[in-house]
Amino acid sequence: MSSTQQVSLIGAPTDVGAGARGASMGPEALRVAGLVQALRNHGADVLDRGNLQGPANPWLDPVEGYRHLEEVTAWNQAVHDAVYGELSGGRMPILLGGDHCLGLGSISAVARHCRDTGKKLRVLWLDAHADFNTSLLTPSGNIHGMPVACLCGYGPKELVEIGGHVPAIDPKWVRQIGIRSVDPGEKRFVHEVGLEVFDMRYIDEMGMRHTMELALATMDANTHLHVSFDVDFLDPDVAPGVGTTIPGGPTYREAQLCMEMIADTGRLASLDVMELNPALDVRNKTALVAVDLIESLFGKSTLMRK
Ligand code: Z70
Ligand code: MN
Ligand code: MN
Ligand code: MN
Repeated sequence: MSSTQQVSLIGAPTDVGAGARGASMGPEALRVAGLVQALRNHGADVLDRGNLQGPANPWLDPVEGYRHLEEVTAWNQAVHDAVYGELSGGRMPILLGGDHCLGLGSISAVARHCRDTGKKLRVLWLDAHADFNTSLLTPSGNIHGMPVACLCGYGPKELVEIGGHVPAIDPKWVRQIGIRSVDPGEKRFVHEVGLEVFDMRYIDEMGMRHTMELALATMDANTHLHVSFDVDFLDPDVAPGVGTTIPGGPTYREAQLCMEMIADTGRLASLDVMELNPALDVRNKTALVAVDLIESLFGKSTLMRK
């Protein structure tokens, strides 16, 4: 645990899964906000692998409940291969999105690595949205609203098979935090599969500390912890630079505590930073907040702690 963290940044500059353009500029905005230096300040050995490549966004209407399925598949395949490669080499991948449809490629690779190495997987999904739609439930056809369902085996063959094992994950491995915008059919389906959701009402009533204690409980030395951080998790006052701002999210302080409690486990082994949309941001403020929170994930804390 005290050995140097070997981190690889992987940029995935696309918005093919989103309903607004601009998340394709996320990776560069995070770099401009100082992500590499921030990680180095916390002792990580950082390699920036640059950006993946994939098809352009054709900006077409959905077909049979999916917008851009072919392009989403190509990008997720590239993300899967890159993330899997870094994990196989003993490094911690940080995926810089890009829209959240790419959580599918990232987490299917993480799940594959856990199968290879006999690890248990815990996924923390920090998001305003449950991202648990299917083609029949979705109001939009945007695949960034579907990655958790696809990971659990509910989705088109080309997406659910990307990690080579169907389903890639069991819903029991997932904890969702910060949820406050779920579509009606999606909500029924979340309940049907028994996803563990700590929504904003829960956080308001019980507090972030208790929420995170539960979300991080029952991990052990053999657990690989993956954090999929959709920046729209944060309250729009703190983080306006996202495609869909949903009011009533965690404050800066609540988000810091969330990240610090994850850091304290010492189990973080892979990370996605998704949905940052510089076209909608204000002087890169949201990217700077994201970098600040990532520093906390890597152990930045107050003077009172070591
Ligand atoms: C809605 C849908 C969504 C952002 C995910 C929204 C999905 N549930 N939006 N992330 N920014 O269209 O499926
Ligand atoms: Mn490993
Ligand atoms: Mn999301
Ligand atoms: Mn979201």
